[in-house]
Amino acid sequence: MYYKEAFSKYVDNALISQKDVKKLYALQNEDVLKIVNQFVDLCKPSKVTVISDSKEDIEYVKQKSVSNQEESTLQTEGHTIHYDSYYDQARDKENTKVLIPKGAYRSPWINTMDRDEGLEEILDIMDGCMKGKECLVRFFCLGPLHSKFTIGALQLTDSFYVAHSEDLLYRKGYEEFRELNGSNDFFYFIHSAGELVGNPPVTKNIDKRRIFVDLQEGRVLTVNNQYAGNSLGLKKLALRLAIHKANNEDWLTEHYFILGVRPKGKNRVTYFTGAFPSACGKTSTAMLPGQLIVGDDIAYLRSWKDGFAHAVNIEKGIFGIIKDVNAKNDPVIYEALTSPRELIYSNVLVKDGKPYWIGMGVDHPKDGFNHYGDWIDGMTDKNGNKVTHAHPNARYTINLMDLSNCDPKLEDPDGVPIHGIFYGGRDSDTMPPVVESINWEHGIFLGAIIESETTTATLGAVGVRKASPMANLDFLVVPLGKYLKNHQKFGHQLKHCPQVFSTNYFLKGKDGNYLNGILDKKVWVIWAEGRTKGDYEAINSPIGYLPKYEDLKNLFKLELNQDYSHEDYIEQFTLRISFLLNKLNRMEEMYKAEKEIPKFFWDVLFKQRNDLIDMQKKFGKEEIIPSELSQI
Ligand code: SPV
Ligand code: MN
Repeated sequence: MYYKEAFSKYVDNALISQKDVKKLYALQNEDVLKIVNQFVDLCKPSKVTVISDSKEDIEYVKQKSVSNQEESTLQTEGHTIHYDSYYDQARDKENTKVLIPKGAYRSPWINTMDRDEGLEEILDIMDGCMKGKECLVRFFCLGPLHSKFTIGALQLTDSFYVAHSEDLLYRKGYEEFRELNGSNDFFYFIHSAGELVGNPPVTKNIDKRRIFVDLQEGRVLTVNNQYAGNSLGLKKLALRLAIHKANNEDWLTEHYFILGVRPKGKNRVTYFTGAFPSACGKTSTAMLPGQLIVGDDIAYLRSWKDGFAHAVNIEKGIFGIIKDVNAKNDPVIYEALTSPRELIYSNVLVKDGKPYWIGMGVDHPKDGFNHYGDWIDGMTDKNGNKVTHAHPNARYTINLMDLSNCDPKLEDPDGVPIHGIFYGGRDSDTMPPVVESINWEHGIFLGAIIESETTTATLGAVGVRKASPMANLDFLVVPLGKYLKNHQKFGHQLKHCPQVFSTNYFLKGKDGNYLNGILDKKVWVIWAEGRTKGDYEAINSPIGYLPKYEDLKNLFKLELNQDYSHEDYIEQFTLRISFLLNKLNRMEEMYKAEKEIPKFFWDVLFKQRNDLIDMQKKFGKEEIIPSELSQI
């Protein structure tokens, strides 16, 4: 084979064992050999280890992530803690760039860079970045085994934490790579944490952190980082490559959870997907008590023979925000986090082998070890900012199957049929708690206009609205117009198009208080499920269908054992016309900046605006209550 010489030289130099070379050759894939050869030569590790699907190989990764101190064991069996650099605690948007060939269109919403310049820069940074370290060669699957949905992923990394996380989060893929029969139809990811410093070892050269997405080659090169959103190939890096692939084919890659809804008293499970920007209730919707979870972050959707869109979770684990997970609000996750199993905590406080995080519902010690190092309550960092006992973006990494509400359909190669889609925003004054789309195009519009108000959990001013179409703006690698058109085309392939719902769990009343309780979302979700089955009638309004009071009242009683007053209903579902018009104006401004936004988007926007203005004139007021809507 073409690369034989290179690999026998590696063996002669004791860089790789003969056994591991055999594992590579057994794949009979020239492209795999070419990539390994290219990046071993560039990154210059002192050892290369090929990990197959065998128990021993996977155990080796787990053991070594502890023995090399990237993780430390905690008191509870199977639990470990990993720390990222204090300056590497979230996705680095500024240094995540999509490489675009010269002359190609650059969307205003995408952080792009000239491809040649980008490659030159990152290949230079990566030159020798694995010196003195061991490079792991891994094979994974994005999606269930033996499935039409699934894409293979080759990962090279010098971080055992990254490789260990991927074992928890993704399906093994060495055997699937064999079945590729030499095809180059897979994504690949080259990661290096770069030079490390301290104990635990963290990335030193954060100023040289780069995450470059090379669509042309179906690869992402990422260096000088450890935080999973930056480092793990298969998470947000593969999401970007898959969005590109799906948008040039005939399917969807989305930032969706997948949820099986089980209404009380009805012996059925109806599957929904949903996209919510950060801090808009995504996990709490995916983990609603009494329902089934298939996935919490990323889904692939294809049109299926039964006429429905089917979805798979490309992951098999959760990399979840741990802040505010407590026994009262999240009993299922809390139980999983506090009992023996394989689990990685990141960036929480540890004292005497026990983890503590923000909003845990348990008093935390006044000192210990955390993402800053040795920590004492009240201490400040170099910039004078208070160091909290755990980072607000601290996480846990866990197998989904370890949750008692996990749906075994997770591993179904055919995925699950999708009957509805939720798009959830966060605004205090505009959208009602739940609205159903009138048709598929209107549903896409509901996804395209999601906005979320910043909270105290993020840096910067509070209450600033940020738009994030389909909660996917951070990951878009194709122009917004193309993305929306692909959604439209996708729906037209289906005999049974999903019904689309927008939710807003954060509406406030005139007194500034939230109008809904934390668990009310269960009623909106169950109502939406009933709508997909024709169980309820709805009120037609210029912004979409709204629920009827009687149906919600019954559902509040049945699902939450609560009374739901007519006054509450009116306050929550009154259309606030000037706020809705302002939202449409903001959307017009935003979408005007992008070329080739499909006509249907503008048709929906202008019709909605005209209908709202007509209504304003007809009633001579700004607020229209649901009973007035039935008269239109
Ligand atoms: C998100 O931020 O949407 C996440 C976590 O799911 S990250 O891996 O950082 O993307
Ligand atoms: Mn996410």
